[in-house]
Amino acid sequence: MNASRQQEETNTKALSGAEVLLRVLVEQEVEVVFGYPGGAVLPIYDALFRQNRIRHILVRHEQAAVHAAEAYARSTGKVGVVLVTSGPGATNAVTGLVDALMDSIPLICLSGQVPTALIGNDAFQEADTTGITRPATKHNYLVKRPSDLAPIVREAFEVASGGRPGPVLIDLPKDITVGNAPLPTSGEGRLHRRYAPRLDADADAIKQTIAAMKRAKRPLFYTGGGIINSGPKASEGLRELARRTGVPVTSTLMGLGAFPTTDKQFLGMLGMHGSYEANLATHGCDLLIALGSRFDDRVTGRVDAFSPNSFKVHADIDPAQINKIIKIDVPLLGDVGRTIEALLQAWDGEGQDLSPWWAQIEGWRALDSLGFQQDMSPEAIIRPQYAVRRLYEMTQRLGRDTFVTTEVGQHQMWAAQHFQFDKPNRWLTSGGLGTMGYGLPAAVGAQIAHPDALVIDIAGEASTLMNIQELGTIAQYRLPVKLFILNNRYMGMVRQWQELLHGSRYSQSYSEALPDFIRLAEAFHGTGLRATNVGELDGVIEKMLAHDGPVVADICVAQDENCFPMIPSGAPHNEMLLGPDQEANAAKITQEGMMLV
Ligand SMILES: Cc1ncc(C[n+]2csc(CCOP(=O)(O)OP(=O)(O)O)c2C)c(N)n1
Repeated sequence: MNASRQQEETNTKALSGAEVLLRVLVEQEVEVVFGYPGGAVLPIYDALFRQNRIRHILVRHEQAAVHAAEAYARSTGKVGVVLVTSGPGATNAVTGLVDALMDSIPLICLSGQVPTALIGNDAFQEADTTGITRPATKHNYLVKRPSDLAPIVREAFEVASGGRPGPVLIDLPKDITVGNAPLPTSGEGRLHRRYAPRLDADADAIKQTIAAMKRAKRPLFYTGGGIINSGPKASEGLRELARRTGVPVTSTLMGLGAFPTTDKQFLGMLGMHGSYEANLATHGCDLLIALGSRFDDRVTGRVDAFSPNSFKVHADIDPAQINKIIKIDVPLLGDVGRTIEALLQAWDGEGQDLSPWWAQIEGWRALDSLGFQQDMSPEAIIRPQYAVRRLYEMTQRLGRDTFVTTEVGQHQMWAAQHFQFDKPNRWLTSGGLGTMGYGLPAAVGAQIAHPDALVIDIAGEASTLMNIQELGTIAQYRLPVKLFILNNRYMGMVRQWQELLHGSRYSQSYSEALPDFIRLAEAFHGTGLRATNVGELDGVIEKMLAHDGPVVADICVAQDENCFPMIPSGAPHNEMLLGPDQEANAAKITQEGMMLV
């Protein structure tokens, strides 16, 4: 044993497990932990009290801790960290863990556990946390020996952020955090293995992709959240690749912002509520290059009718995704940012003339499938799409860095369709799991990470009530979060499906006894505003944006508005519903346009 090693061991001899844990978190550059205390984690809370390197944000519910950490992670590119107690603390975190798993968000969830000697005895607040969270995490650990603690935490960070990111849970029995634990020398001491996902796609597959790009007359990039996970360089690479190749770009919900949504080459989102041009291009392309996207069913619709005549290339870091849903012609297994780099290097600028393809796309685009009519008389009812558009336009004027979170429902789709994102990491939404109650705690996480930025949760009134207690967190930390509620008094997305599929029998989708959102805001030490008609909308948005504290804006919108375009579940992309007046819309689609897809 050399002298410095000996010195280190002597220095660390008296450290408790909780102190070792915090040392490793500091070593991993953790600055913020979102959590909620309880008996099993008291030693960790005590250690937090006696240090000043890591900030702890006290949420009001463990589910919210996970969503806040998710948004912190997605908006910064760092790993989000959560701390919860045993039993109910851990079970409350499960929804957030599944949410992070589905959307590939890197997280560490530290959960307290009863002392090792009591595990399996139905001790107070005992739950089989590793058992319960096994399918909810990318990986989980139960720390059984003090000497395993530091190596496990180090390995957990590697697993959470490496390859396809995801949540990792570490269950910490109380005796492990109370007792002494050694801290191995830095860099040393991973427990099992090096987690080493493959980063560079096969050179031959890159060649095949370039050859396909040269042949293609109707190519399309279908981009997803993987590009954002890969880091800002991947988004820059995508912009460059699109510019140099002239290939149109569509995006999943999770990928919005990786490519500027205001760019002419952007066709809008594809899938169930995607634009007409994005979906018809997906259906009619002859080469589909999926970049960091996973063929989710909200994107593919009917799998056997998905992009039926295209040659398919799939760039993904997770081998399990290749050929999982759609048969792939060329897999590009690796980090999508590096794959894009490799494609850029191999592309010599010689492709087919894409102008006929673009002419066709412009024809589809002329339909203006996201268009809507807003009656502009002051007393007119506000259409939700118009509220989102005005919100976007008015925030634009401020020129501030803006982060948007959402809840789940129609408002989420309208936000995706009508707010614009020209930078990655600014759009924070629950895509895979579709978790109502995500947006408000996510706004907490984003605002903690970016204290000077404008953070807005575009919400529905029903979703808002799912994690409304986080107004307390917002008040405690004086976070100037703006909660922008599109209040239609319905669980609008449910109402829409009931209208279309269940003969307008609106079973349990009307929200009776909603709170007065202005008074609710005031009860949580914030400001409440309300717009009930078009004449009031701009004034409310202006006041909300000008106020430097938290605001709840209750925007009363048309109750029966449906979200279009829409591909009914199980239908192919060329069978979209474009609006309530389907016949009139169908007449607008040219024969030629229909023939070509
Ligand atoms: C936790 C959870 N429970 C249930 C659902 C099913 N669900 C999806 S959208 C929706 C209605 C959302 O209503 P609201 O928040 O008012 O938004 P709107 O659709 O009206 O914009 C429901 C109940 C869900 N996504 N998440």
